[in-house]
Amino acid sequence: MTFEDRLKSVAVDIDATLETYLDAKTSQIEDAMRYAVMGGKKLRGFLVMESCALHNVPREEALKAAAAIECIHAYSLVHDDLPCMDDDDLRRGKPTVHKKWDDATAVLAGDALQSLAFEILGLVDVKAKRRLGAIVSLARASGKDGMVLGQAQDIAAEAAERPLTLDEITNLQSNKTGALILWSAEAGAILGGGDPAPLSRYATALGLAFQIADDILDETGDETKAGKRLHKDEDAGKATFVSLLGLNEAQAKARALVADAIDALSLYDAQADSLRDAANFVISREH
Ligand code: GRG
Repeated sequence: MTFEDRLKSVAVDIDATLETYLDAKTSQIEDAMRYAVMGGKKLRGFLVMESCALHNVPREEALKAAAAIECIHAYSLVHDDLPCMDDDDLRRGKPTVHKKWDDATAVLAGDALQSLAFEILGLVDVKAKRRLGAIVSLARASGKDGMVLGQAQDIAAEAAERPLTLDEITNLQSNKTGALILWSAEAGAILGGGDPAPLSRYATALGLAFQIADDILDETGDETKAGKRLHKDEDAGKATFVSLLGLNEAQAKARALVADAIDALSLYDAQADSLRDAANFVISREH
């Protein structure tokens, strides 16, 4: 089975878990939540599943943690697509939530996805201290010191008088996209009571490589395959890894980060091969 096939198969299981929490079909908000969270690559959920497997967290419980991180990720995309943020019409090849419904529905569906994430994580059946550790760390990763901070830094950068430096953009991205990727890779150690250090190093390198790959895709990708509007950063005159480093150096940096991510896994045997494959996937993906 190729890595992409394994990723798709785990995505089906994560979607099935999500469906159990979104099966009432009683409100427009719930329809919009289901629309937003189903589909996508489920890369963060995949990292949770692999990290949990390495730390002997039962699969049923791991699926809940994977569903939780995908709820947070989906909420961030729904809000990011709003006119007051990045203003996008297309996501995963479909109209964005505020285009299919309206702005209020998108705000509320995002809010409710965030709440649902913590509800599902609170139901993970592991030792209470570990469950609490996962809840607190996800709140931190997604909030004012993590993803929300990164989004605010991104918005501030648009109005700034000069483009960001490489250090500033690295810091912004480590918050905006890196924090959720880091949590995903650490989740198994948190829930299983293991040492998160090797996976933290893996995920820090992976998160940055993911973002550089996203910038490269924005510059060179195909909108039909990406399922979203491309060339936005360039059109907005925003600094990206590609604008700061040039395409070749950005590609070389992403490759070096992937090598570092894989090196961070040297402690683990073949059980971590899927994480090694995930690292290679983030810089070869077309969507
Ligand atoms: C609104 C609080 C708030 C935060 C938004 C992550 C984010 C912060 C905005 C997304 C902007 C963006 C497109 C960033 C590039 C990296 C990224 C997160 C891409 C989308 O993630 P994928 O490729 O998407 O994993 P799928 O569709 O596969 O889930």
